[in-house]
Amino acid sequence: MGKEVTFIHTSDIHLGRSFKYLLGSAKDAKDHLNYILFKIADIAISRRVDIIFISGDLFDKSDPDLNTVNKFIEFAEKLKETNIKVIILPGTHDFLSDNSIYKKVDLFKLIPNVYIFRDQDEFFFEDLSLSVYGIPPISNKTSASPITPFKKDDRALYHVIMAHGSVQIEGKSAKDDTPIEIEDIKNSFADYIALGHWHQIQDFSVQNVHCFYSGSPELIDLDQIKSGFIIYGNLKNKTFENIKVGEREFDELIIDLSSIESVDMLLTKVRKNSNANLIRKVILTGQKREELFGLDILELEDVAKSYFYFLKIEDKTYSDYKFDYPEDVSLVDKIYTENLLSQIENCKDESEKLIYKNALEEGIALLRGIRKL
Ligand SMILES: [Mn+2]
Repeated sequence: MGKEVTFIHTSDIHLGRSFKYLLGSAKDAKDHLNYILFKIADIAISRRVDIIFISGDLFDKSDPDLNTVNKFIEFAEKLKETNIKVIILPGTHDFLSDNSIYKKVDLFKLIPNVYIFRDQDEFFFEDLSLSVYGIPPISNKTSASPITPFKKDDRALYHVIMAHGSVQIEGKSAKDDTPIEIEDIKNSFADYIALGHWHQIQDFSVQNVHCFYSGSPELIDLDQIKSGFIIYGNLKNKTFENIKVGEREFDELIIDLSSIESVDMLLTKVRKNSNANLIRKVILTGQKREELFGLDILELEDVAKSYFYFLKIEDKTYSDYKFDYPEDVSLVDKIYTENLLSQIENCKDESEKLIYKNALEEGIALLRGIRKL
């Protein structure tokens, strides 16, 4: 008994995000999210799903730019042709503010297959025997539960709750960050709870209540892991599958410079396992050998960055230097070095130290004729 109802659950797409931290790749990253959106549409169409749940932060802000809005409308129109419903819960980034895109009712008239939680907390779809429940956030902070206030609609066979909030884990979640208690998940009448807010895919199912964060379908912030998925579900069979749609990855590499003998060797390490979809953060540590004095981090970044989607190199090399002078050390070298060393000692913080340390190395590199990058 009961018709098969299939869905895709996604959240936190953050369309329109500016990606300022990606500098030169920012525009590309923003466009890439639109591409991911259409990738989701293609999967929905090829799998003939009935409905797509978007559990908050579809947009990066409440009033996204026109181009971003148009992309979404194009997406919804494509799904309209194949009779797929899209249901949106506003999130914390795109909450229901006065200037919210979701309040521009005329804009959504062309796409009647799109349903938005704005002035009601339930949608009943008779054709699917499905009720979907949700409370749209009107600010980005609340202490009220987003999954408990509903009354089960007996007309429907299937019940899905959409919520944008944080499952309460001791020491991890804030109590005013739209709290979702494990106990409330367990006691829910829902067959499926489609969560948003956290950017990694995560399973919080308890007993018969299936409850997942889909996470962002593509990487949004630098240090994200387990992003890049959507969930495909079947409410009749109670089967749920992760589908990878994201293409970007992030990793962090720590390179100890005390064993690096040349710029070429360093470059080889920096580039190890590089690929065009990888966002890599490299942290340089340890005491630099003399061969690398005068090393220009920005220049190194510039040389290596074409092998990555984005590359950031941070200099955290040890600042408390012991210098060996060459046997034939010149008086200028000695005066310069000792002067800078005492300046370093008087620096008030690590970042100031780094500046003087680089000046010291740069100077020594010039004085001793050590080749620069
Ligand atoms: Mn988000």
